[in-house]
Amino acid sequence: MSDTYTPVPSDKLSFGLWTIGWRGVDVFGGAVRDELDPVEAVERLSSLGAAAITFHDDDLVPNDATREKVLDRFTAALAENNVAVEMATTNLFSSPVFKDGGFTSNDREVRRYALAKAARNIDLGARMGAHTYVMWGGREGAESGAAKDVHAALDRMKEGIDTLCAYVRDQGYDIRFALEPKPNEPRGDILLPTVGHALAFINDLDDPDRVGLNPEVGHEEMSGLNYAHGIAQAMWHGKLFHIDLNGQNGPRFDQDLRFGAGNARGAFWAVDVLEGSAGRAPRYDGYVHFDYKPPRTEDADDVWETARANMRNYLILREKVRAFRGDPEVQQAMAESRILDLWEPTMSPGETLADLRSATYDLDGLAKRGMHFERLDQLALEYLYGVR
Ligand SMILES: [Mn+2]
Repeated sequence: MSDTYTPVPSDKLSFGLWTIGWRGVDVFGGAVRDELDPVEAVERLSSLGAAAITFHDDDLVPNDATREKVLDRFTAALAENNVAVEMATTNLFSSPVFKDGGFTSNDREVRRYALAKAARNIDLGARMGAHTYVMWGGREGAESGAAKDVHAALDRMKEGIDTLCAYVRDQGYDIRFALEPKPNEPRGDILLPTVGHALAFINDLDDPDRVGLNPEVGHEEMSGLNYAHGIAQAMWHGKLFHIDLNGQNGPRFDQDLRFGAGNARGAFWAVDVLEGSAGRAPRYDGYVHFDYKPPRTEDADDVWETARANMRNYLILREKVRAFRGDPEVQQAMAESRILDLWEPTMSPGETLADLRSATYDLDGLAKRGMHFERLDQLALEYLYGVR
């Protein structure tokens, strides 16, 4: 099946090795699929049109004597299939030692090991050509109020990230860090739970320019937040270093559905933001990374259907968003809704607050003036629903 929704490498689509490789282990049941060979992952993704792959250290390399052999085989597959490694990340959540987190475990010895493990995999990420290093602190949190001194935990989080920033700088690696917020799961409450918390935290780091965000659709929607608004604000701060696209149905457990499933309307507006919305805001030009889980109901072949579907849904929505924004009727409706007027500064050059205070306002006239947003939004929905 090759059509206009079949990706090409210049679309810069990317998958985590742990997504297509997820064996379906969850809280209530064990594996339903066999282990996926990382070389097969590279070959299959390449044949589907993806440009890149990403990994946690533990997804790819066993911590034993076979490490270099595994890496040689993987590196050869990347070259043969023209697949890049655009991002890498550390697993600081699966091992039992990380039961209370990595960088913020109350156990100092665990914190020291976590930093060492991260540094080792940053070396590997740099060697594989990754320019983004994601930090998802899945176990950095608590189940109870008594368990964690949040002030101290944030000090240790800052110490960890500052230390790794300095390391990357000293090594001369072309790597930036991207923090991935999540409100809960696996911990009851996770530190840096939303885009907003993480943006504020970055300001207090030693090297804030090297640290940005990797917001995930599902993680924001678990908090009832608007993902499109979250990534738009991250872009406004110059902090959208990476994205994790997937699907979610509102506040509940982390569903990791394929992108475009779950909240389809939210997906439309997320792609609209990535594409620069009404035309004045910047476009996102990084990799479009999918972080989803093929449901446990799916067999080994179905997994590749879900991988393909993530990419198709992104390309379908991108086409719809571009058609919506390019439609003269939409542009007329945008003008009537004064969408681009919001770019105009509220005060003219040379004006002061005194000028605004001495001006007269036709409040009755202003109160009667409608914004016409429903008509504009209906045009968007009609694109989404496929009737325009
Ligand atoms: Mn998730």
